Amino acid sequence: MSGAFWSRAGAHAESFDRLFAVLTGFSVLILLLVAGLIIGFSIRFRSGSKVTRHKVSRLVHREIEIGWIAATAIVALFFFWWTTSANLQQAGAPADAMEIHIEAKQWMWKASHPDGTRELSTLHVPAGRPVALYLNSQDVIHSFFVPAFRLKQDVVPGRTATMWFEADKPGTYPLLCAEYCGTGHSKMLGEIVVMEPGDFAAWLDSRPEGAGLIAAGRALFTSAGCSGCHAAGSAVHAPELAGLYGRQVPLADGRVVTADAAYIQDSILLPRRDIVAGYAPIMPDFADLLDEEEVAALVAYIRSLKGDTP
Ligand code: HEC
Ligand SMILES: [Cu+2]
Repeated sequence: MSGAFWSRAGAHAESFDRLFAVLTGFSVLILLLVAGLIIGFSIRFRSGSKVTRHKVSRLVHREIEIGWIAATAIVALFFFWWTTSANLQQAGAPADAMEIHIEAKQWMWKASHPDGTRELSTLHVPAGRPVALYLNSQDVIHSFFVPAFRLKQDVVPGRTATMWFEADKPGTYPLLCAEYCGTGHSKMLGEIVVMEPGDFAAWLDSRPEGAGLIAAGRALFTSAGCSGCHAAGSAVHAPELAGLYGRQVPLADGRVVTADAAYIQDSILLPRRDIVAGYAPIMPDFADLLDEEEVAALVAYIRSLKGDTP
């Protein structure tokens, strides 16, 4: 495995390292200040020394006290703002991001590319292009951890987790599972191979094309019976799914939710939980009928349906 754990790739890694260095430096400063005062006072006021002790309390003026409370509050708020905005930057993937689905299972990572290309425990991505990952687990909780990108995302069964990154330097970077997931946990290793866009396109061409997640989802949509209710001309009163992804959905109980990947997955597995306003709760529960991979295929297919093509 080439590429050291501490090697760095991507803009997020840079800002994370800067934040980490500043927080560490600041902690060391506070440590030195406190330790210095402890040592200084212990020497000055040691038993037997002839300093005047009754005046000590006057050392601390009101202004100084107000000053340090204000200063530390401002410093704390500054770090809060900095860490939060760094985290929020990670929250939503850019619209032009390349989408890759990851299935985690004991003890491997399975990746499927938009064109259906699949790979095991290795993920090839182009440099300089945002990549959005949609992660599912087939068994227990895993955690997708790429130290070089300074990114880690828990993958909980029954939920679709999302994360994104943009690698800037071609190279091979270790991929680890950072959640103890059974006896083979320490062997749940992989690699992220970042390639120049031209090399990546050539690599993709050289791979045998798989069935394709979206194509598999389209077939399932009919074979599992979804189209019976959701197809455009259906006699059943069910919502139109084209253009659903990313839309605000008003629910029967008054809440309004964003139709992200997790919402679509829940709509299939737990249809009773979020009922769309204006519809009867007649959708059957598919939790026992579909496995994780089939659900991932359906979610990918529904997400691919654009609003203008019903
Ligand atoms: C018996 C008819 C029926 C079948 C079969 C059915 N659905 Fe539904 N579905 C509905 C109805 C009615 C709603 C709206 C009420 C609700 O939210 O449960 C709905 C809601 C949804 C939603 C949320 C839509 C929105 O606008 O927020 C999704 C996603 C969905 N279904 C996907 C599927 C998939 C995938 C399948 C096949 C595995 C399927 N449905 C099978 C009737 C059905
Ligand atoms: Cu794991």
